Amino acid sequence: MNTKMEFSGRDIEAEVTPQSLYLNRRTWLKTAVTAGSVMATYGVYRAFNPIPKVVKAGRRLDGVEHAAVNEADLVAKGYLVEDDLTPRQDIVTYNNFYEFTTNKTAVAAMAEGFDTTGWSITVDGLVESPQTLSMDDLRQLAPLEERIYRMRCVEAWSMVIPWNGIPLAALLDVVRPMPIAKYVAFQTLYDPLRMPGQNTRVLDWPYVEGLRLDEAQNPLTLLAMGLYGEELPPQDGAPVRLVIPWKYGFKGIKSIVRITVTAEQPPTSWNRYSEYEYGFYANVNPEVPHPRWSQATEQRIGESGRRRTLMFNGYESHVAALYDGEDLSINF
Ligand SMILES: Nc1nc2c(c(=O)[nH]1)N[C@H]1C(S)=C(S)[C@@H](COP(=O)(O)O)O[C@H]1N2
Ligand SMILES: [Mo]
Repeated sequence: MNTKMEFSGRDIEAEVTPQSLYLNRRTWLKTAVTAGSVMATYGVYRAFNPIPKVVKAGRRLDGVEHAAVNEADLVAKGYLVEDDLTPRQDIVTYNNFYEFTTNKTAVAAMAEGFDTTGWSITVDGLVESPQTLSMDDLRQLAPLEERIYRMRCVEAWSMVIPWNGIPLAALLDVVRPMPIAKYVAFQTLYDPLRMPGQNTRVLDWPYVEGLRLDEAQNPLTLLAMGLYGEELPPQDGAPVRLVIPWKYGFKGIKSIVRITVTAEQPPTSWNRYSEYEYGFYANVNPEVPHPRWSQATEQRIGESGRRRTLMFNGYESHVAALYDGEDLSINF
């Protein structure tokens, strides 16, 4: 991103957690299946990973879907990556959320106490049924699912995160995009009193993002309201953020207050910041280097070596058809 936020090996070094603290993915699955609930899994996880003072546990989410613990089915759909989970402690203490600070390891403290009471999302634009939904309304739209996705930041670090949320498609179904609709635009809250980083000009505020309508309707595209079975902590985008696992992390806009269906491609914050560095599509592609660094490999947080980055972040079989016949190096 900007020079301050460029990937730095030293930052990551400081974040490395001893391997012994990690809950092995296989153990996790066995526990999940044996106990039949994410709750039990979480208890085991927590025992291995004490939470530092600054990062309080959130409220447990009720009603996370457990029924479909058919692992093969989830893997086949792309809903479950079999890599080891990134420990919750790393996910909630290493963040990009410029509305609070550009210092990744200070976001959690800066965002602590961010008040999301009475939150709502307004959905408008080219839809038959525009509406404003409370968090309760959102929760009524579809059962909360667990999705274990790879997350690949454009800065070349990555994680594996167990999100809880609903498909964005469930929301779009309710508002019914008009036939002329082609894109979906997203907006983060603008409130410099609650988001002190908005008093700086590091980005134009509010943070905005966008997807093509078919991308937004893809079953992998998630409106996340939780992680590790708890409400999203502020630093990860409380109370509701987007997760698009085949795209670079900056597409995953946090703390969303407005979703607008449009006919024209909407502006996006990082593209406005530097159009040659951050395209609208931002599909993870190891063959298209960022102008200032390679995207061929990544640092999985908590691992020592680097991994090869996968085309579409490993979701190629699920999403490549969305881009048939398009030149992904030009239309990046
Ligand atoms: N509103 C908003 N959304 C945002 C950002 C941001 O600064 N502001 N950062 C993005 C970037 S660059 C990344 S990598 C992810 C990080 O999500 P995480 O902190 O939950 O891992 O959030 C994305 N969403
Ligand atoms: Mo990012």
